[in-house]
Amino acid sequence: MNKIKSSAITREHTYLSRREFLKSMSITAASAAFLAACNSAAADLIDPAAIPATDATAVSASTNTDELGIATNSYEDITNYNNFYEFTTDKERVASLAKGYPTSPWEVQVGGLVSNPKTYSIDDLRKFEIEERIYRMRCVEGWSMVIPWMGFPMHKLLREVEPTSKAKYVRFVTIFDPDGMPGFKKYPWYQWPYTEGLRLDEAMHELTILSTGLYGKDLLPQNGAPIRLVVPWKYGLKSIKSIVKIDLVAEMPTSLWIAAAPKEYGFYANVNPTVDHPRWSQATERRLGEFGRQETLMFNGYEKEVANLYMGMDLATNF
Ligand SMILES: Nc1nc2c(c(=O)[nH]1)N[C@H]1C(S)=C(S)[C@@H](COP(=O)(O)O)O[C@H]1N2
Ligand SMILES: [Mo]
Repeated sequence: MNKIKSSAITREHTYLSRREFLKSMSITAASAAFLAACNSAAADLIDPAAIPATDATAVSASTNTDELGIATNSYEDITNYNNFYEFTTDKERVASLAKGYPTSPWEVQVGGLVSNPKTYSIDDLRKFEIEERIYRMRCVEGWSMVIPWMGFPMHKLLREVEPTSKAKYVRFVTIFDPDGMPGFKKYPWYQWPYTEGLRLDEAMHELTILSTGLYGKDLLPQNGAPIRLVVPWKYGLKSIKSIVKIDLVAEMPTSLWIAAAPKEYGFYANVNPTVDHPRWSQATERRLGEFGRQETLMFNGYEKEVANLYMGMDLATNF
């Protein structure tokens, strides 16, 4: 299918066309599986590389709710309330401190237990077909957002590097930049750089994406530009930002959070309303922009899609 070239028609027209196209496909986002089936069609029409990051009129998503009918948060909310400790622990100040942070050129080294290690430039990453995924994001602190991400399923990248039979886990590392990001020196007690991990089957799951944008625009630095992980059924802390290194490994990786507070954070960090954080309940959450609290859903509402990954595991201790 041909891409609609932004040079050929006006921007507004591009978005209307895309929206109408999606409508005609009657994408109601009924289920993740349905979304996945439609994604290749939608992806062809979306060319984030053609959208200048400074163009505010480019903010666009195919629908304004997730598959449960929950409204997406505004672009303003998503880009101005962030957790990114490399800049600051103050969620409302990340955006201003990260403004202008250079994210190009950028390289992501993918290696470890793979047959075909590869270093990806931004241009290499742009070759993956970009899809829209509207996901709920639930922070371990008890707040949440609904975000229209742009990105591609991580299994596409993993297939290219060909994990060997010894590979059991994936370890992700964020950029280490003590001179460029004030949080490194301000909070020296954290075990920098920020690292996270997934089991290989979690990383291969269709819902696990590497995101390069949101609302049809390239990611801004505060959201983890130029590339970050999004694992929607786990607490937000697993969705590591501004990735420079991905290694396939044999042993369960540790993380900045496990190192900082091993009694509070574990490897799995699956959203689970029945397992409280040692210092607060996880039964409810406050969605940004709303008053009052909503019930937190098992696996953040993706139970049907992911529960089979954890069969036989004791979910009460699986934090
Ligand atoms: N490198 C890095 N990645 C990170 C974090 C961080 O501090 N540093 N915070 C995590 C947490 S706790 C959350 S809730 C999400 C927030 O993502 P957002 O700011 O894009 O909403 O990013 C996660 N990824
Ligand atoms: Mo978080």
